[in-house]
Amino acid sequence: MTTKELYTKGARIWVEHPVKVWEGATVTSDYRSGVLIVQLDDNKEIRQIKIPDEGRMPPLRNPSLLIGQNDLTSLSYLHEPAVLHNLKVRFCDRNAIYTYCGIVLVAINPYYDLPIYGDETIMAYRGQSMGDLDPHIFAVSEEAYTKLERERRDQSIIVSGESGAGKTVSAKYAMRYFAAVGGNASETQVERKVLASSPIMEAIGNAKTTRNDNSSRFGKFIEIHFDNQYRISGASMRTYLLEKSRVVYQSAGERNYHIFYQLCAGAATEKMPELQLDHQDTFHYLNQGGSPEIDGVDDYKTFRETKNALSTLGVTESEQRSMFTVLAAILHLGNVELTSDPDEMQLDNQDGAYIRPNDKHLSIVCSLLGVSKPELSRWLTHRRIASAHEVIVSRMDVQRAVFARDALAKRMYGKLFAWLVQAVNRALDTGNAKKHFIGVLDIYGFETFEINSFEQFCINYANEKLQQQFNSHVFKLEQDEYIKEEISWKMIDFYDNQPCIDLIEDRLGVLALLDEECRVPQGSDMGFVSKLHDKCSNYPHFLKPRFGSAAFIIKHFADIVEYQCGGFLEKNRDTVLEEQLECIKSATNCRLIHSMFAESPSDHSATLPPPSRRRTTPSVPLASLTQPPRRTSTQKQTVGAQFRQSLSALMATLSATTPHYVRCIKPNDTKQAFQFDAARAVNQLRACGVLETIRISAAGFPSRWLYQDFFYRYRLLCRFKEIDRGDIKKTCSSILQRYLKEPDKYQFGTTKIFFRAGQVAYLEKVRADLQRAYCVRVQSCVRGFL
Ligand code: AOV
Ligand code: MG
Repeated sequence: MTTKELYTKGARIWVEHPVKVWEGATVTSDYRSGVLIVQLDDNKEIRQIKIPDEGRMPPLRNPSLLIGQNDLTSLSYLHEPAVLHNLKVRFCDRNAIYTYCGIVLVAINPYYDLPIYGDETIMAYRGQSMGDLDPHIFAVSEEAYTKLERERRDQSIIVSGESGAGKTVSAKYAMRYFAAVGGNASETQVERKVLASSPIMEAIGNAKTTRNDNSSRFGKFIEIHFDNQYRISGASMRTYLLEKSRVVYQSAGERNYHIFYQLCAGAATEKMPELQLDHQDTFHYLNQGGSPEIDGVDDYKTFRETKNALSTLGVTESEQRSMFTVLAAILHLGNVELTSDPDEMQLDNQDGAYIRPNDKHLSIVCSLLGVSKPELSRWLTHRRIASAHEVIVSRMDVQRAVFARDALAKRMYGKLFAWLVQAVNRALDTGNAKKHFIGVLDIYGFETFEINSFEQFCINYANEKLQQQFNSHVFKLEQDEYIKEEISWKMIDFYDNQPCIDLIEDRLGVLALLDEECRVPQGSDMGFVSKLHDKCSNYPHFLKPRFGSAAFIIKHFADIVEYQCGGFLEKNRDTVLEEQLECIKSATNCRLIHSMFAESPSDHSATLPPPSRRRTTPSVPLASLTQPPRRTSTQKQTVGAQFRQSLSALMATLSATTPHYVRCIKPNDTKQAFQFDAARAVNQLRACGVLETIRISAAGFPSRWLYQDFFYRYRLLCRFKEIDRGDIKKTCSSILQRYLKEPDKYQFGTTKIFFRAGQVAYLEKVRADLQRAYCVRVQSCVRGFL
């Protein structure tokens, strides 16, 4: 088919639109070189489109037969406007939030409670094949469960999407499905425990952000274990990179982790006077976002739910009390006032941070945990500097003292979080041998903000790795199908993002240079970024920003992202003053503290980097000064290195499973039910690899028809004498030889015919034309007869 044949009068195409992204239009006169005249569907405007290059004609629309398909890959024209239109029709006109795109389930957040998740729906999907019923998260879960049985191979469900797109909700429905179909109703009630882990993890790891009232601030991979009878026998969970900065700081409109607000509400209602908690607004660590409430959420009610879930998982009442003690201690620590006001302190030394002797919150922290007040007070205001020959203790300036205190609070929260994950894991480990598992990964999707920092860098790095695993899997599946059907095809190039991963992981890549800068004594964020500019400019995925030198740019698969280097070193080091840590670890009133800090493979205790300004004022020498300088643990693994390791372990786990992908799409930013913002959706389809899947499909043979099905649909295109019911394959071949002149456009497999993109749409057009002509003939015959 030539361009002239395709773009004739009446051809239906897509033209770009500033808001709708793509708009339907119809060609009004046959294409002549360089110009196409079209009429827009919407306002009937006639438009002239200049075509400088025939290789870039506007995309053609699919025949209406194919609109609203359950599976995007069954579209004949596989391109962005077709995908977008199909999703929109399903979502807006039919309230269908799920659509397949080959092996991917696309899930669009409806922001509306649909009655499609009840037990009766679970039972309806049980035992069905994926194509038999409407696309659904339960269908994907069922597919994973049956494959586990059939193939005896571990499975995984990988959920991704941007903040608020519905990942956590999808992951919970998948888990609920497994609990329902694999529950063993035994004494251990492990499926109940698996479900109870969600409210606990959400209490300690989720928070209100501007994008999502219940945003997960960590990634998690839950393995649900099955025994020989494919009944749930236990479970385990791994978590990734909790956002600790939220513990001490929240942006406008955001909150700290839910558990703090739950605890304040709980303490007000239940008898917990020892925690000395007041209204949440009185705590610096809770009130910075100025948004203490969440619509429709009762913090006291959720506090009760969290407590019940903890009890279900066997966290005892006394352990829960200890948890609350640590949380309260963190809140009070945040209210300890570090001041430099010498008048108030009646001191002449103006340099440095002081705590008033009667600071109420410091006393509460010390009595809650059972630590020495003079010690804690000293180490919140002083630091120890060890040189080769001596140890000097000096008073910190206020900024540095606040920074150190916050680092301590973050560390305590991080340790509590890790302890709880361990507690959950202990409860989910029933001691039964795991034979098989289905893993559910609920991980942060690709992110790009106005200002991108270390967190976005790690998140996008994780997505880059997941995308690579996804691409190679999709590509391999395509190939396997071609091999099974014995069709010959040339390997197509698919987008491999290894070069971008190399930029991050190489011996002189971003992570290595960051670690190196963290190790040098005078290392700085600026030093790091200038090293990057020096050493990484040869990488095709690295760019220097045009303005300013405090940033670097990475060309990710989903977008080009500029990262600001500020804070990279500190976040990668994640250090706490060792003296503060020792002080907290000496707690006599709280056994949990000892468990939390017991074995600490990921401890990053170290001295803070030397101050950049102000002279240090040696203060009273302490007894410990006579001891040799204590070894610091700066050499411990950095956050980046740990993250890299845990990601590579995750990739190894995932690649030993059969993966199933769920891509969640956030359709609007105002949380309105069934509102579809095309521009937002397209960006996400790009970022989550759906369009890339389409590209891989489109590069091969995206449409497949069984011989029989093809014959029934297109026998109209066949002369009567060519029909050979004994040899349908031959009959199909006669049709195709007549209409598809280029032999490369299709291939005969053992059971199916494989078509290149656009061929089925063309055959549909021919079929419709023939049908029309036939009708006209019949009508004129009838008229003649009359
Ligand atoms: P996320 O996990 O993808 O964001 P959530 O799963 O928390 O997003 O979903 C955000 C909100 O969207 C939920 O609280 C629900 O109100 C709504 N929602 C999502 N899926 C559905 C659904 N299937 N039906 C009805 N409402 C839904 V983040 O954790 O922020 O990246 O870090
Ligand atoms: Mg989430």
